[in-house]
Amino acid sequence: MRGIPESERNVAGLTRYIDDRELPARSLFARPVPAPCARGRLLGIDASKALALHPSVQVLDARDVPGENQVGGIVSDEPLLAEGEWGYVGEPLALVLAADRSLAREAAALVELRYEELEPLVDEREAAAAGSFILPPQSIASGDVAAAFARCAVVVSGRADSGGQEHLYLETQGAIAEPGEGGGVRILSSTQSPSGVQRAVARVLGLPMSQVEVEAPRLGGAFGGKEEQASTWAALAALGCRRSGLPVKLYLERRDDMRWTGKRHPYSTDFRVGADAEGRLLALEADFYQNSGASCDLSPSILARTLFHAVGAYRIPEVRVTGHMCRTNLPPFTAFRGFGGPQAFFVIESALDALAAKGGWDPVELRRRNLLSEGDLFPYGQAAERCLARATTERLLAKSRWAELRREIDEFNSSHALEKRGAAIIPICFGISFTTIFMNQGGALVHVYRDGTVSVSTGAVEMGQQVFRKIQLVVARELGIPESLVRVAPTTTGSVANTSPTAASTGSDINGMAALAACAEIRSRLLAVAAARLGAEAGELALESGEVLREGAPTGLGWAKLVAEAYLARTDLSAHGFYATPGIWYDPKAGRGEAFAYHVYGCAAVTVRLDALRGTYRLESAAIVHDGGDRIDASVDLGQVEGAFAQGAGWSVLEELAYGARGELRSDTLSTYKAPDITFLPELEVEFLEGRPNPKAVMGSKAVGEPPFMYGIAAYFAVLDALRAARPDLPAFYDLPMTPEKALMHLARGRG
Ligand code: LUZ
Ligand code: MOS
Repeated sequence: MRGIPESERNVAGLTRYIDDRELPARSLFARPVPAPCARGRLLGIDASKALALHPSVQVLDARDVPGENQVGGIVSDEPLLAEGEWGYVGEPLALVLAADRSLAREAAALVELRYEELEPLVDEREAAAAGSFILPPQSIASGDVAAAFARCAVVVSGRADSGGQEHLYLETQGAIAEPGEGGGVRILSSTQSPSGVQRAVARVLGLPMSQVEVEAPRLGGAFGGKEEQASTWAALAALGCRRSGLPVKLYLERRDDMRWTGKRHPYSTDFRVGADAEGRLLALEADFYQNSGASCDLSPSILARTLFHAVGAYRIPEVRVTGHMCRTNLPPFTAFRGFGGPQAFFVIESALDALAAKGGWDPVELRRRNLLSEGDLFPYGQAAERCLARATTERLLAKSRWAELRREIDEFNSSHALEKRGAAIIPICFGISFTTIFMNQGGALVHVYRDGTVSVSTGAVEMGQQVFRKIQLVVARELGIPESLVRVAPTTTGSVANTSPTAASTGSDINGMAALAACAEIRSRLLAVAAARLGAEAGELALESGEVLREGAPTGLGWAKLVAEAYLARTDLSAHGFYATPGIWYDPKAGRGEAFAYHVYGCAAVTVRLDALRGTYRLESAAIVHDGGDRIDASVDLGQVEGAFAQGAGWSVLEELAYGARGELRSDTLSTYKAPDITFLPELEVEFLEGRPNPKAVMGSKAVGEPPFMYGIAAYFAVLDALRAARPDLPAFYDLPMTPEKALMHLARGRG
């Protein structure tokens, strides 16, 4: 993140997160009382010991909720505080308020619960067998799959499982709620979705949305974990504030955050794929069993994205893919960078791996032969436009000297018994737009002050991805002024209303476009003032390099002077801008539509070195060729690609959620949940495809947040490749993450 202004403040510890805020006097601290087992029925709450601890202690339960006791956004199946039956370990049953954090914790431990423990469901396949689903299955189909399979020369079927993933944002979740003027409430929330929190708080407090103001300050990371699930913590703080009349802070400790909040969905999938004798893919069938957890959350949207990405970066003419949302007794799984896409990519890559093995094809050749080309149809009927699957993959193969590398690795493997090297490539194709069409909208409010400085508010939440930096640069370029004159203001529902979460990689696309629209409006008003003063036509004038140009030539009329004059001439120097992504639609019943504004392409190659005795391995190198359009800030996009690769590789080969048989999370600390660090990462070489501006997003750029996550999946298949070299006698297995333990078990199979 060198060269990014904000990084200096971050490494110097100057950035203030919610937990760093000074609290007003007499604030209370809130702590939920968590459900002690995965499934139970609440029979009674005895708060007497907790209340006796300290006069500041209050204990609230479902009956204290003044509005609707419900935070489920898509399906109303998630009470704020449980009533009757609860569904996962850590589900909030009651809320304790106390004068400080440690008192609140002590008091919460003294709350006595009377309950009946019920038998939990933990596994998605078990849940499916028991008929425990959240919503009916979703499907996308194209062509006649049965007929296509009948034409195939090689068909392979199998199963691919992928585990969940802890978000591990550096800043845990939390909120501060304060009584507002006139009976309302003001919330500071670590959320990606201020309008979502506003709606949830209004609902549980029984207030109009206009009485709830939500600010999302700079977050210490989110990765999707704060898209939907920030609402619970904000609503609990708001409830505490409402009941006590005092400011209330709720902030999760790391271990509680790990235990109580949702993560990436685990999936278990049955697949069947077929090709003709030349290895051209003809048909794909898959049933995705999504472990959705105890309530709906964003699961249907996530499942939709899984189905959209079921074909990966490949052309497969006849497809039938179905997704099942299995209700289990784990904390509701939620959005996480990639949003169901990575799970789909793991399945199609597993299917191609199995197909290459069965057909005797080179795995890279098989992939190359089937890459998407211009105009190919996705199963949902959209055509691939400005398709760069081949361009990025061919460049990657050249850049990584693939043929040579493969030879080197094979030679190494034939001369080394105890160590094996492996390599794999993965092409990616990721659709940009919220899969829920109405969410693809955003607003901006731009003020130009009379001294020529500019303030921009949008719905975008800054969480480290530098969306503020991109918006600042977009505004500065549009107005032709130095970026130092532009400030991006804190994100609040009071400035821009009805915003979508900063998610789906669309933060700068949507909010940048809205800011552009507002700037264009102000610019045309300013140019009208300049035209009058210079005796010119507004159409001859432009704003550039801080001054007015007339047919490209300087006029001597500078930005600050123009603004000052416009102000004196009583010109409106503020504007609201709005953007709704054009041209997209989707009919979920038919499984048809132009679901995405555009797609992002790229390809990665990863090499690994495996210790064939111990099952441990090291990522040696990773090369990436990424389609980033015209980058608004090159170093920001590089950071996004590198970080996403690390997170994707962590999911693929390192990070393992361990649940006990009764649904309790056992990997609830950083000593039991292994996360990527600098020593885990390989030599990383990232190249951006140049000269490919994207006409569908702001200033020719492309969304960059999520697509590169999928590159990390190559690490799984690179380890698998090395395992094959060590045990050519064994079939492959598709069970992500590929931990050293699993690698060792595989190496030792049948060798007592
Ligand atoms: N959130 C969402 C997302 O609500 N809809 C989406 O399509 C999406 N995609 C990626 C990440 N978050
Ligand atoms: Mo998301 S997974 O909050 O883009």
